[in-house]
Amino acid sequence: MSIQRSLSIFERAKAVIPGGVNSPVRACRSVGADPLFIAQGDGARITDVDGNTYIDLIGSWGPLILGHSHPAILDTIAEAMSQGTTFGAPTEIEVRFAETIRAAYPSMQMVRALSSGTEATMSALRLARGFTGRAKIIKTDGGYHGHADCLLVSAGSGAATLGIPGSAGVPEGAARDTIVVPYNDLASVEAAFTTHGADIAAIIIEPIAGNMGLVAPQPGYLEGLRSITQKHGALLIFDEVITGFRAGFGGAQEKYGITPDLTCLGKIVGGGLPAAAFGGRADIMQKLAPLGPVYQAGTLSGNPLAMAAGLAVIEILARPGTYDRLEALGKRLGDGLLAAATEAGIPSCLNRVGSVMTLFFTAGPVTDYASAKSSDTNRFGKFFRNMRDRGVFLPPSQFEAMFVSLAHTDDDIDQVIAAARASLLAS
Ligand code: KE4
Repeated sequence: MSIQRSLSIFERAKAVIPGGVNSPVRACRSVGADPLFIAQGDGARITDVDGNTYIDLIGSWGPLILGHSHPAILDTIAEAMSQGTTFGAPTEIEVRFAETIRAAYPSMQMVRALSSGTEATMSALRLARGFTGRAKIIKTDGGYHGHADCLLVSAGSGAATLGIPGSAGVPEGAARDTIVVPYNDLASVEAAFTTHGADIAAIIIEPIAGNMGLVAPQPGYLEGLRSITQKHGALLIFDEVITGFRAGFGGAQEKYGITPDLTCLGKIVGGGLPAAAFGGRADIMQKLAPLGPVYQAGTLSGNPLAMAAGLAVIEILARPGTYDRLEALGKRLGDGLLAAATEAGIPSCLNRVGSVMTLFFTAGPVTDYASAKSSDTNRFGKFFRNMRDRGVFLPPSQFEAMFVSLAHTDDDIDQVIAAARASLLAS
């Protein structure tokens, strides 16, 4: 297949956008490929500017749980647009959005909308520090929570993929108060509290990790974090930017029965437009301006178009059978990918929760970032390129997750599995 038009646009892009992309992982550098420039998305498929069509397993990194260009979502956005795009003043739909989030996430007694997951986690951490009067935070090695300075400390996702342990430009002072512990390791959290005791404001955690590849919490891990934070007067922040409305309608906190103090949402709640949210206990949230001393703001926070799109997606997700279907599709794909790798005699393991998964090229088990990093990333790069040549658009990193949508059919999944078998046997 020709990708000449993508390549020529990429040359233009590199002259005016750093790396030719507006988000590093899209550059496909860790999989030895040039990025495709996309012209259109429809259901489970995307088409690049050269007219090549692919089954899409990125789904815009999670938001497109209904697939691309869902008619009901496009109609909702068009209707909202006819009333205007942004007002810089409150609108009723923002209230409906907050009420809908609170109904699905009872721990989020109060909710504030903003425009990205990074803003949500950055704001939640500032709020935790303001509420507790403490400076230190704990994050996990390989955990990615967006690119706020205090979180780019051995982050996962883009940073992990690019092999940058933290990031240049993050001053020592901004990173000094961030403690990094291995995922699924309660002893290290206990040790952090023993050492830093009453100075830890919060733990921020992906309750199901999606940025070291997909890694599920081991039994007792989340419960342990809940009790450790309660014991020491620190807050438990669930970063559910990926898992919110993905791991189930009520996210990971419903799936595992844990009540965090604060929750961050993103991706799906914007319905494909820029929107995110954070929220939690009312006594904490009331510390936020204009009520309290913790400042947080945003020009397009609660944008009416994004609110409308997000609500339209959430309404469809609330229908009976949604998550059974996503589980069935995810199981079909996960079982098929693992069988393909096993048939090819390739050391591999498949981590999956519902419709989100990662095929690791290591014997496994993969339970944290260190074990994820034992994967054969060269083999993953070859796999990515072979699959793209066969019409399947995978996330361009071993340390990311594949996302299945309700637009994918059993036949789409079987086509992906056939492509995987051919790709892996070829390699
Ligand atoms: P955004 O600022 O990209 O909207 O959200 C940051 C974020 C926060 N928390 C979690 C758990 C996340 O996964 C993310 C962003 N995810 C990455 C990919 N895993 C987005 C893709 C990109 O960076 O281009």
